[in-house]
Amino acid sequence: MIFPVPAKTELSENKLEICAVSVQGECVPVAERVLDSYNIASTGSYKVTVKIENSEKTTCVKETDSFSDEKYFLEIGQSECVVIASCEKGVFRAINTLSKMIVNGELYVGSVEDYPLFFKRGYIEGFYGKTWSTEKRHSVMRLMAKYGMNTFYYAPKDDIYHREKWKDFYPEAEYKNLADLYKEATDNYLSFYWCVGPGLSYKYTSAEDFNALINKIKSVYEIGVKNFGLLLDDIPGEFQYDEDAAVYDSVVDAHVRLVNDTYKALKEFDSEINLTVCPTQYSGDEHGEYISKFGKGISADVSLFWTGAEICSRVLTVREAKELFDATSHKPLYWDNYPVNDCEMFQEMHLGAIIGRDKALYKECEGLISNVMEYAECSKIPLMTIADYLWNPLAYNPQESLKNAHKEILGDKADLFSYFADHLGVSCLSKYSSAYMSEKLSHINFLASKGDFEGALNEFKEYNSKMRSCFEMISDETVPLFAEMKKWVKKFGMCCDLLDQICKTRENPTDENMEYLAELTEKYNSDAVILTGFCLREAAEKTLNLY
Ligand code: LTM
Repeated sequence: MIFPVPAKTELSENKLEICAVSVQGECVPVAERVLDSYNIASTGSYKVTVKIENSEKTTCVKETDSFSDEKYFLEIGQSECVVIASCEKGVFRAINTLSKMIVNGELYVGSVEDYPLFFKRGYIEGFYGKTWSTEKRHSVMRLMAKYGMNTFYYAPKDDIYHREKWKDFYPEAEYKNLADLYKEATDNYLSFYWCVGPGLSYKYTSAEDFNALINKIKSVYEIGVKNFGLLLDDIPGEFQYDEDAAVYDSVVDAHVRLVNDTYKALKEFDSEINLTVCPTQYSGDEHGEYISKFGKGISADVSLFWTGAEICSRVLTVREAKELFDATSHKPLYWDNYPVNDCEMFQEMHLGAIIGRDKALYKECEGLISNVMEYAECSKIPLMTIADYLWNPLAYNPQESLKNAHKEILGDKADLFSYFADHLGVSCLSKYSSAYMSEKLSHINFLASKGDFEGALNEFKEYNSKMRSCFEMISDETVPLFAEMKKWVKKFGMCCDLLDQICKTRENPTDENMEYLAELTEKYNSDAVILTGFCLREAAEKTLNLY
């Protein structure tokens, strides 16, 4: 199966065994660069002919009643594949799909017609905590582009030049990093949005502050950036200066003026500039006084971030999106606070697939931008599922998508890794995790309850030995993904010890074993890191109560 799942495929059973191709026609360098990233040589006899055709057929997406420059066609023949798209970006998407078919051994004679359903699909570095390194930023960008995302927002709360020192220009080294990041985004067909959050100290009546804001944005514009974000989240909801209170009736009036003045100044400067804003009320009641006045007051062309009914929303629904539009005259651009795990969520690790977002949401919103965790390698896993959902929500299957993400990131370690990942599903999306462990333990209990103690113990030991092997694998801190998960790995080790001891105690219920089990249970429960909770505690307690 190819991820994201293409919109329409008609493939025969005639499988092609190909490991090298030769590209001809248009956009050859783009196609060869993509093929190279999959280690597919461009020196083979199988021809890939790229054609650029800008027509209704190559751009129109009926489901969204709009045009897309990311649509493409693959006509896969016995000795040649013809790729048709309207521009380079479409070719980039097409060759990614073709490459996945080749490396997965899933290239069949037939045809593919593909296009995305959500318009803006991306992620925001918008969390509180240690900012990502340049290297990690580039690596996540490349992966997300490979999976069809098209947008990146730069807004790390702990980049001081984004918030606290919003007036100050970036020092040389940071400026260069930003320029490199912009280039990486552009090379990967991601729209790059640089965001500024001046609200901690901004004086709404100060011409000096306004000029400082425009000059700061212009300093980033010099890099080539034309997309900006003005973020007014997590700032005082009341005026900080008497002069502001004297001029404006309310904070929202000041915010509307700030947004419109900024947008006007930027558009006068360069009409191609785009602006996204995050209001101070960015979740909850769509008809709230602030958000309806804000939305109705700002220019219709400015994109509006919205996190849903909650800051970290369990569900995002078509109904709520429509209500936001009614109240604000803006389709929401979702700032989806998943997988972010900052602030009070810091003991959770969010590795599960995205769920709870309506399949038809793409019709009622401008897009969805996922806020990531400070752990870049870990973020890749849920982000890949988000990319799959956003490209083709109608075909999205969370389990399949997650399985593919594990495979992409962990290769042949994926199966063993799933013993650990099983426990990292607690988040705003779900309060439950450890589905596989629960199933195992209840089956073991079932065997024991019908008198098959030997069978129960054997299954238990087998499961524990897989868990232990997994623990040994993820204890290797030279693997960047595992190094980021240190505190969860440590707790997983406690989980393995506890399971072993439950097993030993069932086999040999001596006082000594019982005491040690109680001790390990206490140790496990008193560690605040969130790993599996309920079923493990229950299993330990059940064992202690058995005797
Ligand atoms: O969600 C928004 C708009 N702002 C902040 C984020 O920066 C933060 O990462 C998340 C999650 O804690 N919550 C916020 O309020």
